[in-house]
Formats: sequence, C-alpha cells, structure tokens
Amino acid sequence: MKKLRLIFVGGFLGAGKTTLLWKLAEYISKKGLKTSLITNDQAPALVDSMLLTSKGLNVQEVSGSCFCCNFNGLTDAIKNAGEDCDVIIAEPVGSCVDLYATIIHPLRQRYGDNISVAPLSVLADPVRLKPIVEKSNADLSASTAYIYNKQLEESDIILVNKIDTLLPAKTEALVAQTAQKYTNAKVLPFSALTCEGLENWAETVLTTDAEIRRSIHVNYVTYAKGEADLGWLNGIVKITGKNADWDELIGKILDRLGKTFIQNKCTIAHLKMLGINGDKVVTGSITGENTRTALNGSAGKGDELMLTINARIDASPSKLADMALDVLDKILSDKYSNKVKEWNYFQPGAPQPTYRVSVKKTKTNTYVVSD
Ligand SMILES: Nc1nc2c(ncn2[C@@H]2O[C@H](COP(=O)(O)OP(=O)(O)O)[C@@H](O)[C@H]2O)c(=O)[nH]1
Ligand SMILES: [Mg+2]
Repeated sequence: MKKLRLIFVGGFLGAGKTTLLWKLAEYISKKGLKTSLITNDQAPALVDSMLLTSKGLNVQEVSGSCFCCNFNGLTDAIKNAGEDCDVIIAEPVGSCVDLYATIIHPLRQRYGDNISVAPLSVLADPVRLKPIVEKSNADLSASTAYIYNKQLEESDIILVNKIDTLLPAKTEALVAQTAQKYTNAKVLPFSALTCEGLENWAETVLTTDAEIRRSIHVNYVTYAKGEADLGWLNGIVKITGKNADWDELIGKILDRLGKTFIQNKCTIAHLKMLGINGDKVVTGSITGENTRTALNGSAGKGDELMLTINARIDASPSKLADMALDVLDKILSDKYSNKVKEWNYFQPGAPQPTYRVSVKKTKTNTYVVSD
C-alpha cells in the first residue's frame, strides 16, 4: 500500500513558508505526484489560502485554531485531500511550536504505516535569525522571541531563507553561526523566492523520514504569553472606484499601514495583503521594520477590488484594528467607496493541544513515546 507523505514547513511569521509551499508543490507536481497543501490560521480570511489557490494548487484550510489545538481539523484536512494524494505539505501557524509532540507523534501513533513524515523543516528570515542566534530578542518581545528560538531548537532542518538579500560571505557566516547553536539541525542556505537550494532540500524531505527523538521542553506559560503579545487582524474589504490602479493603491495602503505601526512603536511580525480583481491577483508584505518587499503579481486596473489584510502586530487587537481602519479611511475617503466584509481582530488564546505525546530517552538509549 502506498504511504501518504507528510511534509511540515514551520518557522516564524513572515519567514517565507507560504512561498516555499507554492514552490515545493510545483516541484513535486512536475514529478507526476499529486500534491495538496494545508494552510492554518487562528481565523478565516487567509491571504495564504487565497494566494495558493490563485496559483491553481489544491488547498485545504484549517482556520479558527492552530493544528496542535485542532488536531481533528488537521486530520479532516488530510482526509479531504483525497485518497489519490501522494504528498501533503502543511504550514502551521507561524507562532506555533512543539510540533513534534503535538502533531507529528500523535499523527504517527494514529496512522502508523499509512503515512511517512519528513524531517521537520523550519524557515528563518535572516533579519530576525541573526539576533536570535546571538541571544537577543530581535525586534520581538522576550516571550515571542522564546517561541522563535524554540522553533529552531526542535527543527531537523533549518533553512536560512532569503539569501538572495545577503552577500555570500554574510550567508556563509550566518549559516555557520546557526549550525553552531542548533546542533540537532542540518542548516542550509536557501531562497524560496529564487529556488536556490530547493532541489536538494526537496529530495531530502521527499525521501527521508523524521527520526524519533527526544521532545524539546516548552514552557507553555511563556509560549502562551509569546502568542498573546501579538494582536491579529484578518479583514476583507471590498473597494470600488473608477478605473483605479489597484497595485498603486495596495502599495500605498501597505506603506501607510507599515509607517503607522512603526510610528506607534508596534513591531510588525507580519503584515500581508492580497488584492483580487477578477482573475488578477497581487500580494504585498512587510515582515519587520524596513522590510517592505516589492508587490508580487498585479491586480491591474478596474472598478472593484477585494482586499484581504492579515496583520500580526505587537499591539492590542483593538488598537491594531483602529489603526488599520483609520489608515483605510484616510486613503480611501476621497476617491473610493468601501465595504468591510470581514473584520476579525483578536489575541490568540493560550495553546491547549488536543494531544501532547512526549518522547523520552531510556537508559539503554532507545526512545519511548508516552502520552
Ligand atoms: N527576498 C526574498 N523574499 C522572500 C523569500 N521567501 C519569501 N519572501 C517574501 O517574504 C514575505 C513573507 O513570505 P511568506 O511566504 O508569506 O511567509 P510566511 O508568513 O512564513 O508564510 C513575502 O513578501 C515573500 O515574498 C526569499 O527567499 N527571498
Ligand atoms: Mg504563510
């Protein structure tokens, strides 16, 4: 019987997971294998799902809770991918950790020989990775930085992503520094954007199985605080105007929102937007101070745009929602009319995994799994 291959791609918000899911799915599809993607978020109206669907990929979404706290949602999504599916690539929420204990071990216990799980890959953005490796908190709160560090600690493979933005000597130094700190992981230079390193890594996650090894220790109080330090906003706004240039407008909203958060001293973990005009799609993203990327794709010109905003910001949810509405009002007021379709803002609750299976090392050096 053929085994379903499961590949989990973790990493902090904005590290490049969704970009990698898309590139890996394309790579695997060219091999003739049927692939399905699973996205995950605390609330619906997800930029990631819309983006991947617009690329023609088969996407299942688990929203309303992370995979670990909604394990049954994850297994339903796996079932919905269909029996003919060969490979599932799943992206857990970027502020999630302890994935072996709460997802991978429970899946193996329940599905045994029917699945094979790839080593856990974790992407890292060099701008935040360097300070984290050097034991600082980057631009994050101490508890959120704790999550970032734990994600790297539990990984089997660390992909130092976005190396297209670094000089080769800086990449080499950062990869070496990271490998010295996270000794359980294989550390690889990578670019999800240019696909540098993709083939080698893809072959590894397609052909090697995750080892059963000791679970990491996670302090769930600090973990909960680290998640709650970020306010989340998922909104959808319908904007109408006369033959408007939607890319220009989205660029303006993104810049103005970014500036507003920074001026209010609210760290941007990840701010992303997706605009849809008929079959034309544009995305834009900011992953910290001074890290606004060029827009991807184009929504062209037209009379109606569906704008989705996902923001994870170090601010209270109500302050975040107010700042975002204020910026939209100011930018849209003269030339456009708008209707808010969805507007969810909240603080993630404390993680309460459906299962937590820890692995312990015995005196004879074998590993036992215990609930
Ligand atoms: N320069 C560069 N940008 C990247 C790379 N990978 C992702 N990005 C950008 O980083 C931002 C966040 O990427 P995304 O895939 O949404 O991250 P996620 O939050 O981890 O899923 C987007 O603007 C991407 O275009 C990369 O390898 N190089
Ligand atoms: Mg994503």
